[in-house]
Amino acid sequence: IPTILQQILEAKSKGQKLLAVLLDPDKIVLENLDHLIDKINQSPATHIFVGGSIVQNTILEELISALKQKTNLPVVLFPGDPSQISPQADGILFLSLLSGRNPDYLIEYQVQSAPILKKTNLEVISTGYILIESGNETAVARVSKTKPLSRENLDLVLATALAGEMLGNRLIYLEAGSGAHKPVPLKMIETISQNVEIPVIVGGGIVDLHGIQNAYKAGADLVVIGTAFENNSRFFEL
Ligand code: 1GP
Repeated sequence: IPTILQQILEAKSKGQKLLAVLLDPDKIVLENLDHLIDKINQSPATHIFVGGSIVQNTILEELISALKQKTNLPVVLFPGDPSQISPQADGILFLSLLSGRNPDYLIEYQVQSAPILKKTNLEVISTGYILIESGNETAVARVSKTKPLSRENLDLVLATALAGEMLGNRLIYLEAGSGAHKPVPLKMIETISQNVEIPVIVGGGIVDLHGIQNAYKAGADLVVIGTAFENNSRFFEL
């Protein structure tokens, strides 16, 4: 079976675009879960990301166990901190918050997580995580106590993405933050995807088909949809 990363690389090499639905365990009502999973199974989503800035672990385990039973999509942890590791998932985006200068999110949490991950079969996918200013304060910025990079400073975002690639990250995630008023600028997606070899994930504030298509056209390999699906489980039908 190809790994999650191999599948992403293969899709990129064929020009196939990927779509992740992000489930934040804190915002999921377990009674609605079967309905949500049906909608995900009927949707074009290729991946399920699970995580949030702050999450209660009890719900996390129940959520992932239900997802594993009722979908065939890869379940990938997208954790806000080391408490959000579940051995039941398929993989984990092992994030470094490269846009920030908070050592907890650059190395401390990774050091805490590594021995836990070593005991699981999770596929660990090192991911350079770059937070871009979005017109509003998002939970990632608040919880991580870091400042997003300016939407205007393309050079700095590019330098950050290049550094992430040179450090050995396998993916770059351009993040406007959940519920961003403004998604990552298209010009920025274009510049980054043209200048790094590794796949580029884009998320935050993308709320319609047009936004998804524009991100793909600009060079995003995988688009993440969280809030829009949370607010409307028929999002993918529309
Ligand atoms: C957040 O990129 C994801 O980490 C998705 O954001 O909730 O705005 O879709 P939204």
